[in-house]
Amino acid sequence: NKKAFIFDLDGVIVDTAKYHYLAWQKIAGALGIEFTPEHNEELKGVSRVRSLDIILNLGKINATQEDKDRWLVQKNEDYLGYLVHMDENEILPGVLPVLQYLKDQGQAIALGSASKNARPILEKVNIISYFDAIVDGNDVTNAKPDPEVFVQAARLLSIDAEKAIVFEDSVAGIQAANIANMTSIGIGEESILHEAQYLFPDFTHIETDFLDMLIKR
Ligand code: B16
Ligand code: MG
Repeated sequence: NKKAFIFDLDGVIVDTAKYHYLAWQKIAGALGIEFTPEHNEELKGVSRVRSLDIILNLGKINATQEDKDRWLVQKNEDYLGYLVHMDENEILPGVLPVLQYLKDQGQAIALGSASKNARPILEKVNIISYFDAIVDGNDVTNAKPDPEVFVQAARLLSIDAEKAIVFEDSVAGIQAANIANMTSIGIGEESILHEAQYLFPDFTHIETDFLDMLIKR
């Protein structure tokens, strides 16, 4: 009874949202755009290119493609600077025990992330070996809520969508899992993730009984 357990990265395994925020804030600040933590919520699970468009929209700024390309490079360089010091201490609470339990039960594990920096981050926090498949922002053409990233992950694991379970912290990601007919598990707040089939504030609340239920059904 093998299931595919697909994990989002940012906001599920690690809290890189705070680094994305700092890097975007620099760009926004230089352009005189006010960019608050509430605005940052809207960028979760959203691609880098789309994120910049959302920020420019906030400031009602029309930019040339050349400018946009330069800001995208700047943002990523700045973001990578914050990642330099990342190590396993940045894995969010409860994630490692869940990964280990699923591994021990012989379940298939995949990453399904919008980030083009997913692999180096998994290496930095030293958990890349848990993953049987990795699908990230370099592999897909359609961003969440399009289910492409999760569909590809399940396909790489040779497991049907109905037998796939997705852990997500973003609205777009939960919608993508639901569209793909996968089991959606929200990690975060009910007020934001009410479309999720199951919801937990974080991984410390996910018990092995719950994982067994998912595996057996
Ligand atoms: P990058 P996830 C997403 O990762 C982030 O939530 C989102 O804020 C970010 O813009 C996107 O990755 C692209 O990241 O600039 O590193 O390619 O949550 O899908 O793991
Ligand atoms: Mg996320």
